[in-house]
Amino acid sequence: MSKKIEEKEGITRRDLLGGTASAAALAGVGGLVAGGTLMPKNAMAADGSNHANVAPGDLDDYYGFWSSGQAGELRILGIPSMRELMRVPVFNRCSASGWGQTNESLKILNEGLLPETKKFLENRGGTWDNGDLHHPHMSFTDGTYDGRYLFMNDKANTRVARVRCDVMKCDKIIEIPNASDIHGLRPQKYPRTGYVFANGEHRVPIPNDGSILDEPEKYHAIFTAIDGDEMEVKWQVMVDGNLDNCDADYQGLYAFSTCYNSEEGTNLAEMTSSEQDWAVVFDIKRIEAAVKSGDFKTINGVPVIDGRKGSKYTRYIPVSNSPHGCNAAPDGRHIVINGKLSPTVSVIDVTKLPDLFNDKIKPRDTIVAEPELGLGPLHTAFDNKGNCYTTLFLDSQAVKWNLNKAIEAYQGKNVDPILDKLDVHYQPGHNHTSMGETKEADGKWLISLNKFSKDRYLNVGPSKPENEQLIDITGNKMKLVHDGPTYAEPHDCIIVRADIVNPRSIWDPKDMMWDEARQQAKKDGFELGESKIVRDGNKVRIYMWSIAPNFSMEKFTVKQGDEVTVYVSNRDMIDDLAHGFTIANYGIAMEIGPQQTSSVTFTADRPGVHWFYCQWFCHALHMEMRGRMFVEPA
Ligand code: RUQ
Ligand code: CUA
Repeated sequence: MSKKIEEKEGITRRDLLGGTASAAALAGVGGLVAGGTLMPKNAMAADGSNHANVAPGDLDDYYGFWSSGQAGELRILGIPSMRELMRVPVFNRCSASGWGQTNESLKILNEGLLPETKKFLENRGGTWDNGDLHHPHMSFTDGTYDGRYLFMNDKANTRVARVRCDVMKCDKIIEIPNASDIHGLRPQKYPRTGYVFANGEHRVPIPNDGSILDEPEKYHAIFTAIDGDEMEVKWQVMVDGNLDNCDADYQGLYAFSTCYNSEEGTNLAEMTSSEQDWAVVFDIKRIEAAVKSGDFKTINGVPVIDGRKGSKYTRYIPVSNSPHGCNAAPDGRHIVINGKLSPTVSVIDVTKLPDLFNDKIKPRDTIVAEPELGLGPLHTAFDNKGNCYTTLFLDSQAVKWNLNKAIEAYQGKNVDPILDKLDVHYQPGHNHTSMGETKEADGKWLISLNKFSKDRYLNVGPSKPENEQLIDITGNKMKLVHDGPTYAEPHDCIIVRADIVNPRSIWDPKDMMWDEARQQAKKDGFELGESKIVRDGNKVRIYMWSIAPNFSMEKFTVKQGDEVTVYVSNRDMIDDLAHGFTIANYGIAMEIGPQQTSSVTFTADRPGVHWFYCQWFCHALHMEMRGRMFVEPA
């Protein structure tokens, strides 16, 4: 509804702040909409190669969705410019937006936690404020991105989160029971997401209540399938070894995980002692049938299927020591398992899996190529011409190789699958190609996410940024075109064509994100968005609105010890016109986007005069957008 109003009124913040840029901006937007699918205009250099130069005011061809590792947030970049466009708080505490403090964010952060975790957090501030976000991936329909959601893991506190792509805010977080430390995460590609698959990396006792301690043989690793629409765990599979990265096929039949530490050791020497680990294949149809027929144990409310060796629900394909990345090729047929401690990658042909599950062939018979690429292969990305791009951590290189040639070489033909190698700076972990994990891989761009920048930038002290490099892959040779420093840590990313992602410019005032505020206002006898003070015992509810440069209340009075909730509804309808609400010396700050309502609850235990002010620059009189909270001494 509000989007309509915005269209009708035709007013943008660029118009409001005055002029010169607006004509160019509208032309840019028009180009996007009229074309239906976006013309990659930045990829039209005269010599036919890509270039990364996006002029001021021009828009990028792709969205990059970036993890931030131990910083716990999701980041949005424009590709190919590599400009950072936005940070979306997810597992972290955000001072700017109030994520981790507003009632709306606390509900999302806390409602999906397990009861024992809620109890554990009672005396620790009530919520997690750290996370380790490795793998952001978009929801799929029919093998390609559909622009609905982004899903991501938290390795630190065993959670999976979802971000709504219409507003680019997190709307669901769940803690995964029975597992420990969610690492690999991938959405189902076909027919749609569907399931989100999540690997519990570390093996732990189930239940992990102290009854088993130093008996690692009694620990387990758990693979989880989450319903991405409901954000509920549907089923889990107990496996041998531990779980690292995962992916799904393009048929909706199988999921795959890499396993290092098949030895089930607890220290480095034990974990790397054997020559071979494996990739586990999960037969989704058989597992679903088992859930229906009851062939599982319910643990913490979840059906857990026994998928350890010998089970009919899984197969273990031996690959060389400590495989890491797990990547489905856009040909819909091949899965690349990256060797890490072995210089090889192993390629699984999914058409052989029915025979494997029916015991007609041996696990190794599903391997159709195993090229030796260099030292430390971690992750592989793909173009639209049958080529693969693998990061070599130890060699500090990207290697381009051809899948068909690798298959021919494995069959004994005298061909070299390696087409090109490019130095990157330094020690790459993940890489990613434009649309490369979908059937619409387009072979334009490759990103190498390097763990070390060393000498590439001005020295900023012992803590240095990591380095992400943009590589043009349209030609025969890879061409490095851009270095970009980044703070902890460019763990993983995806590159999504811009026409697939269509966020709103202002919130729908009826959004469910603040439904509790709406229901509370109704109970208090009015509509959310009005300006009222409600006292209810020692609870005080302050409802106010904001229109630049005013709050609807210039002052309000509460008593020392009152539990105060402040609801601010931003009634501005202009895009980009966010307000903030900060109470000085009370540790309170939140963002209120256009047409959004945000609320915060605190105890007014500090008497005196406390200014509240707007901390998001909104107007020439932004500094004057403020008021006073009086706290009467008890
Ligand atoms: S894993 S560097 Cu956490 Cu994504 Cu491979
Ligand atoms: Cu409202 Cu600044």
